[in-house]
Amino acid sequence: MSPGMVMPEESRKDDFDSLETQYKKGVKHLFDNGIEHVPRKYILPALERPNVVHEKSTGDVDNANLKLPIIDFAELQGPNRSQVLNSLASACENYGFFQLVNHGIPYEIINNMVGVSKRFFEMPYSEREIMYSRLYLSGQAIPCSYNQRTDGVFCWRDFLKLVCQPLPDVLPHCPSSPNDFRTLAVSYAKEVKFLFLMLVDAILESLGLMNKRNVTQKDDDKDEDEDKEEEGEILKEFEDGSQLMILNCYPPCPQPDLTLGMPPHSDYGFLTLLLQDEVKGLQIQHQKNWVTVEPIPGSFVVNVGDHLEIFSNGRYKSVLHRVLVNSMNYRISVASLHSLPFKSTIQPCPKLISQTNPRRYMDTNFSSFLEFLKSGDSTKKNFLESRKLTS
Ligand SMILES: O=C(O)CCC(=O)C(=O)O
Repeated sequence: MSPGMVMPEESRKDDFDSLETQYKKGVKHLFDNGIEHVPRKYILPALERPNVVHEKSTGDVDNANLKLPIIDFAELQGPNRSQVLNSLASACENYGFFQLVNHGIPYEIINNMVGVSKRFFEMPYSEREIMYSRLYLSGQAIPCSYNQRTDGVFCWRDFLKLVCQPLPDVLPHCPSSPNDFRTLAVSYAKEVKFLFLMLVDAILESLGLMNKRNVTQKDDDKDEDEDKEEEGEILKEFEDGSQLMILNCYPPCPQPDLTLGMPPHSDYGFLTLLLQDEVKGLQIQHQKNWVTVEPIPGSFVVNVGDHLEIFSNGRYKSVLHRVLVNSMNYRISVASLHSLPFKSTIQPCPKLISQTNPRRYMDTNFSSFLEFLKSGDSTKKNFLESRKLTS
């Protein structure tokens, strides 16, 4: 259209409506329809694109494949527990991320979860839409982008968010197609929840909060009993805690340098356990560089969320991460986000506050997070920043 030509109001509106309808169908739909250029709605401002090296970076980001600390879950249960706990503490302090291997969840369950997620996104949009609208009505799903209504730029990602707690209430809303979706997703959700609880136990111990397993002095018995009671209470709260599963599908993108699968963000909860297929894409910010996490088949990438940073009074770090897309391959990931129940207050653990280490965060809860989402920019670590005490 020449600059002098003005589009009639009606057809501009039709154009806008048809674009909105397309975008609502997500990026897989765009890719399936042979899109050759990334639509403007998905193009990031130049400085936010994936290959930009910021002045603050300490090195070349291009091929930096980070070897995340590896935590062997089986070792954590054995005689070397205290050494593994030290490695766990160091990973949570210095990286905010680690890879968990030998976690005990059968390979079949993991493989089935990735497989059924792939099959879900392979269904034509018309079929997925039915599932989305059912879940949407029950408050359990948002189909694509980060937050379609408020985001200036959309992400090259389709996703399905499933609220998993309490499972019996949630089950009826879980997608019924593919027809094995419910069975596979539920058995995966249960396994991951159990693993999360075992990890919380280890994390609390690594923070010096759990039972002193080797204490022998009698005088310590009373303290030990009190500690155990307190630990039991914390763990019980986590047992009843929140669990969200987010199934992500990143289709190939014709111009991957212009967009992102997910923008830089930290996770809201206590811990996230991420399952990814063999396609690279996840990057974490480490020492001011963006570095790619090498997938280890069958393992979990575990990261500290905002709640754990608050709970640990800043000792463990919730770290920014983002997702790159590529022009060749689909990528599937399944993130399981865990925390205390939605109604609980999150605060620095009183035992981790002292005169030399004063409280660094104010109390928070899920509704203040939702309020923040409505009013503010939920990317980066903005929510966590808003909870920091300045003095
Ligand atoms: O897909 C990934 O690798 C990361 C997903 C993620 O960060 C999320 O779902 O919050």
